[in-house]
Amino acid sequence: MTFTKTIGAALLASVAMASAATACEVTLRSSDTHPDGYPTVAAVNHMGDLLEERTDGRLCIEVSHSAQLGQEKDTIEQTQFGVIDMNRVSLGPFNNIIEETQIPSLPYIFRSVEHMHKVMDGPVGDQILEAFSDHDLVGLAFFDGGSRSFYNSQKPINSIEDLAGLKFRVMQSDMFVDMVSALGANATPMPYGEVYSSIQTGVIDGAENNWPSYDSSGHFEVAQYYTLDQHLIVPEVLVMAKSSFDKLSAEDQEIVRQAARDSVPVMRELWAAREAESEARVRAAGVEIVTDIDKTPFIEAMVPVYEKYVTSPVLQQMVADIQATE
Ligand code: BDP
Repeated sequence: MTFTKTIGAALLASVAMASAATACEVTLRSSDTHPDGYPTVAAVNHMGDLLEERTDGRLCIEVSHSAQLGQEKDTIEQTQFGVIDMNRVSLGPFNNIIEETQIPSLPYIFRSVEHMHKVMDGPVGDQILEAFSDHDLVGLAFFDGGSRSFYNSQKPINSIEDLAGLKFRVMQSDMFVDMVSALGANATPMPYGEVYSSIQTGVIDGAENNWPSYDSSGHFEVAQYYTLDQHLIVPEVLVMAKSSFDKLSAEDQEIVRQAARDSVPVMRELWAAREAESEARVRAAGVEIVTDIDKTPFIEAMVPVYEKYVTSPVLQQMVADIQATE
């Protein structure tokens, strides 16, 4: 009897598991370069939970984290082709493809993270999300990426002059190459996954990123000098392949859009907590941090970058709208 009961229970459990596994009519595969548990990965997982709940398990999301599907530039192409259903990436690697994404990627365009939230939650944010639709993508939501600052393996950067001659990796965006050149340093665009070994072997002197990425990538182990010049506050974006989106009913499309929007406040909370945690972790590891840097020469050096990239009336209007946002 006990034996039968046990078998019965086990069978029931496996049937339940099988039905849980097959209940999703559509499992959307989403890419992320970050490891499991990182705020972006957790936010998309949360969105997946909302989707499952709101569609009675018809729609699910499976996040392929840790760059399992490739580096961002490649996964963006695969998402445009519909090979990957969803992708969470920085706006940086979109700069060369969708010019509107250059605007929130401009150095020192935002006065603070709060300013960035206001802008990206408003009409300029909507305009940028809309711009993805001309590129076989659907822009769903923006996530936080904190502010990015320079780190290197050579010496502490106390002023703009200290950057001279150093070689920094940037995301694959022409604008970031010009940004670094305008600051008097050299830039090498390269995929995120190659940065650690490139610093270690001296191919580059450093890179630039926010606290959580500096921490989780382990870059702080090979580049111990971090200067909080905060030249970029680049939002991150969650996009979907247009071909995957078009397969959904109008009702499911709206559920997807809403679930993405609802993941944003959750992400912001996770992000703030992770920033503090990462800062504490790298400080405890003995990283040398320069906080009192004069940003004025950095900001002034960006004039030619704005002149080169903010060219059309549409882009100029976006910059004006951002600056006018209180
Ligand atoms: C991180 C972003 C990630 C980028 C990475 C980079 O979250 O999307 O791939 O920076 O520098 O902060 O490439």
